[in-house]
Amino acid sequence: MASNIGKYEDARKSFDWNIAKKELGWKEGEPLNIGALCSDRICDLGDAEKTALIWEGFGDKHKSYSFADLRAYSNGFAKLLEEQGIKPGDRVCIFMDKIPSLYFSFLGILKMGGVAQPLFSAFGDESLHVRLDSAGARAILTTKKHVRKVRKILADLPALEKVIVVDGDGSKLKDDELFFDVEAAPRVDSYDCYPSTPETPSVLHYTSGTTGQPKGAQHVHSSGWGQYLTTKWVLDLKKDDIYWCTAGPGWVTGTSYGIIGPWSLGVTQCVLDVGFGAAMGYKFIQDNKISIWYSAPTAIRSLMRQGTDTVNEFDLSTLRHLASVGEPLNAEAVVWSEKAYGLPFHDTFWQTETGSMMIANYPGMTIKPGSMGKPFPGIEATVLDLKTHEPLTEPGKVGLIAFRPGWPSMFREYRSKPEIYRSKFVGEMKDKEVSKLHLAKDLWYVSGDRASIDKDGYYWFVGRDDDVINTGGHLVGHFEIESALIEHEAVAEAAAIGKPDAVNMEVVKAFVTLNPGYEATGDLELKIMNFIRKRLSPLAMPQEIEFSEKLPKTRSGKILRRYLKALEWGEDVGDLSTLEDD
Ligand code: 6R9
Repeated sequence: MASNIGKYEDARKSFDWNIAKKELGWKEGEPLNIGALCSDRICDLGDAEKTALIWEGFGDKHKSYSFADLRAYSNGFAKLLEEQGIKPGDRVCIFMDKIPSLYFSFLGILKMGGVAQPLFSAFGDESLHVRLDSAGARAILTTKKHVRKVRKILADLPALEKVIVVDGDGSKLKDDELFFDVEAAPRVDSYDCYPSTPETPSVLHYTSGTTGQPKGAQHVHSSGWGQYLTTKWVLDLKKDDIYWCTAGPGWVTGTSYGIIGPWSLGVTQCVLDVGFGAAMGYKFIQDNKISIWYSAPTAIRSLMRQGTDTVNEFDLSTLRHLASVGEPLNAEAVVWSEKAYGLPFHDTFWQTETGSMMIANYPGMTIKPGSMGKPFPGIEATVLDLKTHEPLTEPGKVGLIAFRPGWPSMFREYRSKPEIYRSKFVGEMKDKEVSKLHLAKDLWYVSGDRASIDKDGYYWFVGRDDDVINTGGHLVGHFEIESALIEHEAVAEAAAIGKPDAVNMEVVKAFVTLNPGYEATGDLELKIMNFIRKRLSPLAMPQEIEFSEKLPKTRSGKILRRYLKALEWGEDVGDLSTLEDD
């Protein structure tokens, strides 16, 4: 079967983003709405009765929905929000597990012109508060299981006017909370979508940085073009495929490739809303005849640990293409998957900010295990010298991964942080308006990751250029962990780093100094752990707290996390000229 992309070099040579616009039937001056693209358009093309979503949840619950259902239920949410006074441009947060209403409401928010802000349901009230506050969200859609976290922080969120609970029977809600079960409400088969343009804000995703609070990367409706074409060419989705993206929409992978990409192509996708284990995952593939699987290295490494015996207990013969994202995919994992499934995992590299895949291994292209592959056709990529920021021409030299602005799914701002947004670009910045940087063809957008390019043009990941911890594919800033630790009365100072871990690549380790009068005991460690558990998401929880007499600092007083990290990883501690004297 020929792949959608055909020959990579040819696709690159003749590339034009108009391919996506044309295939999606969009003409200059017409509205563009991702909500309509993923449901109404597919129905109009004659696939109203085709299955859009196959869903499995706890308690062996199974449900399936057609594209007509997807249209009606997303319309239901759009209409509700409109009736509740939510206006185009308002941020609406989605805070729930991977239940069907998450997917319906995501498209519904976009249909009425709102900005969808999906957040991990695992977030504690502190993580939730920071992101809702920054987004200035006017409404939150949640479930009876998670609404208590919203209740705790509501008083501190003046912009948040509507709390809507989308499951259960509406009992035990507070007076000012609204109950809305879209499947029980009257079906809304048609709805006039907000006439958004390619530049209308669509999705707001929060991503962690090294300093300050998480940043809100704002996307626009034209991202759909990038997500459509990369899904088609990199994941190779075709009409009859059954697709599974393991990521939840709290992470950009779960929206770009767990909602927009597959549904803009009219492809059936599966969602497994229970924990992840080898046998469970394989059974899910077998039962649903999944053909394309987009996963992450942490999951793949844990599958590797369970071995090929488990693989052989299931019929996985429907699988035909596998891909991975989020962290470096080690060569062993690629080789192992070829042995276990007869198919290699294809690594893909991108970020919340890029909105769609930037560097990837394509169907039909020779994979060099351990490499991230080559830039997507239409993406101009390079590695820049660490100091001069000039593109490196010598193969194998390590530099900063950078992209020429101008691809459709690029983020348009960090919400309320124009200076941080500006700092992501290098080149002649003088006289450039911040609102035009995403179009500036003489600048580079710098990803914050290091890589080298070999003589054949393949990219090899080296590491991040900052202190962000990548634990199991989730980026965690040290700041949020340290802030939570310091709130404990016993803690004087704290530093969080990533330490090596066989499955998650990194796990969080915290170093802590204590206030006078406190003793470094196991009991205190436990107390501090329990204290921060309420404030942090499980993803950001340290696995270990080490008590120290003092923390290494630069002369200017900055904690040298790099030093702690090098010791932990058994690496050279590097230049310590800025280390504070004893
Ligand atoms: C989609 C997503 C982005 C950061 C990125 C890099 C790391 C992603 C990778 C990879 C090595 C890959 N990353 N893909 N590192 N190889 N194939 O993950 O978005 O959560 O914003 O993370 O993840 O460090 O800069 P996001």
